[in-house]
Formats: sequence, C-alpha cells, structure tokens
Amino acid sequence: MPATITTRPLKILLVSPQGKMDDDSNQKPLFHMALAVLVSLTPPQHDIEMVDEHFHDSIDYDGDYDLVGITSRTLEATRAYEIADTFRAHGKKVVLGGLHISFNPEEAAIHADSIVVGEADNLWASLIDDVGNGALKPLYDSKQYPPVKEIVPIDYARISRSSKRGKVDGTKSIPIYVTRGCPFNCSFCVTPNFTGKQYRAQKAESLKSQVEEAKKYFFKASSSSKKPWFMLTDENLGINQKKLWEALDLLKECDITFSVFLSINFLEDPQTVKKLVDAGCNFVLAGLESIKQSTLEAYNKGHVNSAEKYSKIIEDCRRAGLNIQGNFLFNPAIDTFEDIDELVRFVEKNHIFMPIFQIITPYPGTQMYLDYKRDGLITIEDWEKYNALHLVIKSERYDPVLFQYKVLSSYAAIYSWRHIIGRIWHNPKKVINLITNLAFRHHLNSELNAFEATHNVTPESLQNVQ
Ligand code: B12
Ligand code: SF4
Repeated sequence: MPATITTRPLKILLVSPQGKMDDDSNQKPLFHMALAVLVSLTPPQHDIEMVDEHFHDSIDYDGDYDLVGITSRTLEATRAYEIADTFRAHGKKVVLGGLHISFNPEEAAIHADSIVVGEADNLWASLIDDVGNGALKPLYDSKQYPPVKEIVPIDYARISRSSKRGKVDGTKSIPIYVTRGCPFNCSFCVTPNFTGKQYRAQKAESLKSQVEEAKKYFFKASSSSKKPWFMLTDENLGINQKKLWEALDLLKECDITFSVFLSINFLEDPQTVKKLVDAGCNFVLAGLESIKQSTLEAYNKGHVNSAEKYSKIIEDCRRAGLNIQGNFLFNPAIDTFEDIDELVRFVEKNHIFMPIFQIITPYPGTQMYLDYKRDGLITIEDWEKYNALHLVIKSERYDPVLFQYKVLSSYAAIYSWRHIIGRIWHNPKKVINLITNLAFRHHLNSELNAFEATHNVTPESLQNVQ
C-alpha cells in the first residue's frame, strides 16, 4: 500500500529506456515491472507519468517534472545515462535505479542527482518525501532499510492512468508476478546477488484481484484472441510447489492465458504440468542452457537441470498440451562449433518451441562477472553490446567475429522453414507457434544480413573452422 501523505504533490516521470541494440521483440510486456512497482508504492497525492521507449514513447525534456526516475538493465544503461544527462541539462532532478545501477553505483552517480541501490520497495516513499522537502540524498541503499519481505500488489488502475498503454488483445502480454527470488546460484544469473536470498510469494487472494483489475484496465478481446495473455515475470515460479499449485488453482479461475519462467526439472512432475495446462499456461520459458551436463556443472546449474532428462520432459509436456521454450547459452571456452551443430540437431529433433540462442555474457552482478573481471577476461565493457549476441569476453579458441557469426547463423538456421514446419506440426497451440516463428525468422534474418554486411563474412568463412 502507498505510504502516508507527508509532502506537497509532486509531478514524477518514470522512464524505461531502450538500448540501441535491444530488439523490438514481440515478447516484451506492456510495461516494465520495476516502474509498475514504483507507481504502486507512490503516495496518492503525486502525479505520475510513465514513458516506455520499447514502445517508442517520446520523452518531453521540458516537462514540469519535480523528479525523473529511470530504470535500467545493463543493455539499457548507456541510453539511461543519455536521458539522465539531457534531463539534468534541462534542470531536472534525476534518480537512477535498477539492476545495472545497483551493481555500478559509481559509474551511474556521474549521471544522476541520486542513485538507488537494490530493491526500492522499502525506500521509495522516503525518497519522494526527501524530494518534496528539497533534501534528496545522493544515495539510497536498500541495505539501510528493512529487507523486502512482501510483494507489493500492482496497482493496475493507477498504471493505466499513468502510462501511455491502452487496452490490448491477447497477442500482447500484461506483466504480473507471484513470487520474487530464486535460491539457486547459477553463475551467469544476477538473481543470486539481488533478490535470490529474499524469496517471497504473493498472497493468494491479492493475486486474483490483481488479475481481475489488470483485465479491466488492459484487456480488450478481439475476434482472433479472446483471452488476455499475462507474462508472469517471476524469476523461477517453481521454487515452492505449494505456492505454485495455489497460484495455478487461482489462475485457473481467471480465464486467462499466461507464460512463465520455471526450471525444467520442476516439470518432471505430471501434476504440476497438468495444473499449468489447466490454468491456461501457453508456454514455459526454461533456461536449458546446454545439453551437456558438464557445461551445466561449469555454470553451477548442474543441480537445477539434468540434461539427460530434457527430451523426455519436453515430450511429456508436449503430450500434456504445454510448450517448452528453451534458452541456450554458448561459450567459446566450452562450446566448439561441433557442439553448436549438435545443439541445432537437438533443437530440431525435439521441436523446441521458440528457441533462444545467447552468447554467454557476464552481466555485472553475476558471479561470472566477478570471476571474469578478476581474471582479466572481459574484453568489452560497452554496455550497448550486452544483448547476448556479442562476445564480450576473451576467446582463446575462436576469432570473436567468427564465433558470433557461427552462433547467429545457427540461430537463424533453427528458424528455417523446415524447422518451423516441424515445430508447428508437433507442438500444441499452433497459432502461437506460427506467429512467434515468423517474427523470430524475420528478425534473425535481418540481423544475419546486417552482420554479414558489416563484418564482410559469408557461410564460407566458417568452413574449415573446427
Ligand atoms: C521478466 C524478465 C524479462 C522479460 C521482460 C523484460 C522487461 N522488459 O520487463 C523478457 C523475457 C522480455 C526479458 C528479456 C530480457 N532479459 Co530479462 N528478466 C526478467 C526477470 C525474470 C524479471 C524482471 C522483472 O520484471 N523484475 C521485477 C522488477 C520489479 O524488479 P527490478 O527490475 O529489479 O526492479 C526493482 C529494483 O531493481 C529497483 N528499481 C528498478 N528500476 C528502478 C528505477 C528507479 C528510479 C528506482 C528508484 C528503483 C528501481 O526497484 C524495483 C522494485 O524493487 C529478470 C530476473 C531478475 N532478477 O530481475 C531477468 C533479467 C532482468 N533479464 C536479463 C536479461 C539479460 C534479459 C535480456 C537481455 C535477454 C536477451 N538477450 O534477450 C532481454 C532484455 C530485454 C529488456 N530490454 O529488458 C538479466 C539482466 C541482467 C542485467 N544486468 O541487465 C536478468 C536479471 C536475468 C539474469 N540473467 O540475471 N526479461
Ligand atoms: S535457476 Fe534461474 S533464476 Fe535461479 S539462479 Fe539459476 S538462472 Fe537464476
């Protein structure tokens, strides 16, 4: 609930910046959950405006804002700084927060009047009070405030008044979350050093009323899409089976479709899979990362995923009516070109739904970043390039351009017509399969063409590279 009224009404702008290399994915949620949380926590007398560059909203640098708050992930950090600098040149007070800023406060401090480190849930109301009283501090560190133990209910009514997003049909996702945190320690993931230790879950009754509110303000059925699509932005919804089942039983009553992030091993349980399908789950995004257990071990994910079980779990889910979206990581120190080819064959054989290929990227805040930084293995710290399609670490075995080219061309290859037809034929929910495959195919082919032109490479360049 918003804190009590203590200051004069302020006009606050909240911005979600878009990095130059952040693609215009159709998987993006209708608004950024960080901003949604801030809106939901803001005392009621303040006027809030939300701007999202992922939807090409324009920014009014001359607006009469008392405070401009900007969120950022690493990929968006450079753009966030650009926006912050421009607002400050126009005499506005700027606060920067979010994942990237939390792990790079000194870098960010140059661009802002104030920096928020960590989750803002328990400090945002004090920060606003300080702005109202002309006493904004340069740093708000969540460690100096009580730990975040609860999930703030998202105020969809207020978000709809503040944001430029109107009602959408079920082809665009409305974000919501049930839990935060994940107790695992995968070395490439930010969660263990951010929300990981503070696992918490939404109160069941509150979840249902939020879904109903979200539908009221953001959903309009169309002839081809009759149910709203919610993106559950939990880091890993499967951690607590009791909470998961409770949430799924409630969602079943809401008549929606949704997608969710979940570790694949949780799907070994047929009851969980059945509950997901019955509740309206369209697809689960699972970080499969690699089909080699030794690679999973190297990322400290060996106890979360069991590679030898992937095919059976995916097939069982498919039979039950559930698509599994697989995310895969490629690392030049571990994966040879032959390993990449083998993975392409695995993706084809298992008809993985909407597969995602990523080059391993040590995001600030991860254990991997700390290790690579210590060992001098990071070659690029231009944050614009942290979109997981650039190689930003040293590679002994492969020329960096050729490694990127191999991953990108393999990525495009898994969206060839042959793969797409196989996927649509075998997977449940044909329409989503068709729409997503066409969107990925189009996007990846233009990325590949641009890469070939920029780097002057052709498929022949990869021949004879082992
Ligand atoms: C849902 C999700 C997605 C969704 C939706 C993304 C979106 N645009 O909203 C999808 C699937 C599209 C996605 C895509 C990607 N994602 Co993602 N995603 C997540 C996930 C699981 C949850 C994010 C979320 O909604 N959290 C809930 C909000 C409330 O939390 P929050 O942002 O941390 O906000 C709190 C604080 O940070 C702070 N705060 C944040 N902003 C601000 C601003 C101000 C002014 C203040 C005061 C405070 C403040 O207060 C908030 C409330 O406490 C996270 C995991 C994680 N640990 O965060 C990964 C995560 C954010 N994703 C990640 C990555 C790498 C990506 C991709 C680059 C992957 C790719 N190659 O395509 C893309 C980038 C797209 C993009 N521009 O966001 C990384 C980011 C690492 C980093 N340092 O940047 C994460 C952390 C996962 C990981 N590997 O560790 N993602
Ligand atoms: S299981 Fe997923 S969310 Fe949890 S630490 Fe590993 S990658 Fe991060």
